Amino acid sequence: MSAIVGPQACLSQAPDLQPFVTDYRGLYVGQAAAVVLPNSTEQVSQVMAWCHARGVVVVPQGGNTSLMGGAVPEPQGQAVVLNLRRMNQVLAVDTVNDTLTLQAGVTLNAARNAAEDAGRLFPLRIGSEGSCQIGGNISTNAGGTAVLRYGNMRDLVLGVEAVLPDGRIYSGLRGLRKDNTGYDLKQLFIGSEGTLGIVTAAVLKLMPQPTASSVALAAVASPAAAVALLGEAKKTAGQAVTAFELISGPALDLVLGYLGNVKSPFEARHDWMVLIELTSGASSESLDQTLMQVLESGLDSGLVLDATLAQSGADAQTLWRIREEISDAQTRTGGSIKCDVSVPLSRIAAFIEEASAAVLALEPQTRMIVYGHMGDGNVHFNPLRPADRAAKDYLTAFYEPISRQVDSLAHAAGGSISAEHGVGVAKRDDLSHYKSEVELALMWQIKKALDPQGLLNPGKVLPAPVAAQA
Ligand code: 2HG
Ligand code: ZN
Repeated sequence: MSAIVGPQACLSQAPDLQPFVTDYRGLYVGQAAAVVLPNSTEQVSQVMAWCHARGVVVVPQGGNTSLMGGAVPEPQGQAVVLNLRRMNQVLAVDTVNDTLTLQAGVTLNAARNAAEDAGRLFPLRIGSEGSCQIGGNISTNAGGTAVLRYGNMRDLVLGVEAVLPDGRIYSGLRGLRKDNTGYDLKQLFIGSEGTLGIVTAAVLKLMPQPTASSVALAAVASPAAAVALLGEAKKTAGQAVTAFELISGPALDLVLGYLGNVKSPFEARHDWMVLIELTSGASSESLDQTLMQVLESGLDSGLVLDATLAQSGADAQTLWRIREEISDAQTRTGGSIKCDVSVPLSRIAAFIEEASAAVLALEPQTRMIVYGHMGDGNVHFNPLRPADRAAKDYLTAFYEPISRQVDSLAHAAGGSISAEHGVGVAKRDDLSHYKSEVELALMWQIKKALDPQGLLNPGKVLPAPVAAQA
């Protein structure tokens, strides 16, 4: 292997392997024989061909920021972790076609900066943008806080280059908005979490840069009031509504406990809040007025209980910081049961009520960390251990029953048990309860067509086949 990538880019000593086999929350720890860091698509192809010829398992890895254990090897085995971080070149910026072509190891931050340098926006926005990589964003079809306006990663990808499990290269680096020449093969590599091929490069869509943004935090009467307010915001501000994020009272309490220097945005404590961001090519003043109009009509109708409009970029940043810290605050606290569900917007308020009641019936002291991308019908419904209960204790008692209840309620409401975080290992076996036989059989047929030996990221996404499908 070191003959392909060079000795410096082939690690095999246990201490060197450690960061690559441990996931970012330290919950999934795997085993690997080596970590390779190729610097070109050709090297990835050669590594894959080498492993294919010898029956060696390969686990592709980007920034290793997954929450689902999808980017680290299984606990036992002799896998090779193939990390793409050295493939970090922006290959082309085309401001006529509005496209950005880059290697998979470019971080999301660097991609956004490259777009900005060209006077454009690459709109994907997620908390881990400093470390996560475009290849990982594609492989997991990342979502985040601007999906409401711009869509998921899948909506932002025009072309993909990927290396197949046998080393062949699928070259689809086309920057076309129209191409109806049969199956759209790139979609196989988007959201399949590195189980069908390794994304090595991509062509992404660029958007016009907004010139103004307006941000507010509104305390709302209930999740139903939040949904109604979103309707009002869309009616008044249309396309400008870029983010609409729900934050529960316990989520704000938790974050403020960690962010010592940030004061609560409201004097009173509220059970529910929404962070609203409008962006557009208009002036900041007129955008602020539009947002004020939404908030004032909400106050008049009783949907909004209180609101604070950011008066400066720094104010806006503080509000966003509160929102973005929720995930890490849970990691630091420990004992969080992560359910990343989506349901149609028309049913999300009822879902939150029913699921909260079900959780509190099991353990009334649970802290209801419920937040996220309300505008997409996607909530991070993350019950957290009571303050005086040990994480291990709480998870042992409640991880299974709570996740099952929450996922079942989301499924019954026509929803998904993994809206944006993917499946990885964490939700793999649950898929057998929520996907139909036909869906599971098709998933396995596709897997077997591309990776008949099962060498690429095994143990991820696909639940073990039942006898009839095996
Ligand atoms: C977010 O929206 C991320 O902050 C992480 O998707 C969510 O930690 C989580 O559950
Ligand atoms: Zn999220």
